[in-house]
Amino acid sequence: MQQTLVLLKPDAVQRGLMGEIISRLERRGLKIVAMKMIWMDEALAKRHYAIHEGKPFFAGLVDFITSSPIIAAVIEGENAVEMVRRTMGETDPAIANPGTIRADFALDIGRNLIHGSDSEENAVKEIELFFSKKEIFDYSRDIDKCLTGS
Ligand code: IDP
Ligand code: MG
Repeated sequence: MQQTLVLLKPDAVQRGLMGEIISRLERRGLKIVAMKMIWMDEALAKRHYAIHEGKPFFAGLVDFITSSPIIAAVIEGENAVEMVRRTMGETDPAIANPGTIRADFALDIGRNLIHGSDSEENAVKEIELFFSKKEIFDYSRDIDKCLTGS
């Protein structure tokens, strides 16, 4: 089953939107298999966002993501990477579709509340950065039968 990394960024924590965002993921039926509050340090931020090194927003992004505790979570399910990305909405809240987390709660590309891995390959790497194997739980839920009918 596919897994993906979700981060609730400092703006989600500071604005009191953690519950709202987690609730949206949960209500959709997505399954949370790991979750914790952490305070990212500069080294972890730079590794997590390494792909953006050299871009004009990189330093600001690292400053921002290390400015407050965040929530890190692993979501598991069929097509979890895309399901989470579509629930989040486009990177820039200004063009995200209404009904997505970023469109409904954010205004600015640099303060867009949530991170979700953009591919299965990156999800595997990102999950390893944030979670040990024993922090990720293998469990079943009764509601999974209702969500897919199988
Ligand atoms: P994503 O979060 O939707 O995957 P990425 O392109 O991977 O978007 O960018 C990572 C994060 O960097 C974004 O979520 C956003 O917070 C920030 N970012 C991306 N592009 C810009 C920009 O042009 N200005 C400021 N911040 C940006
Ligand atoms: Mg990205």
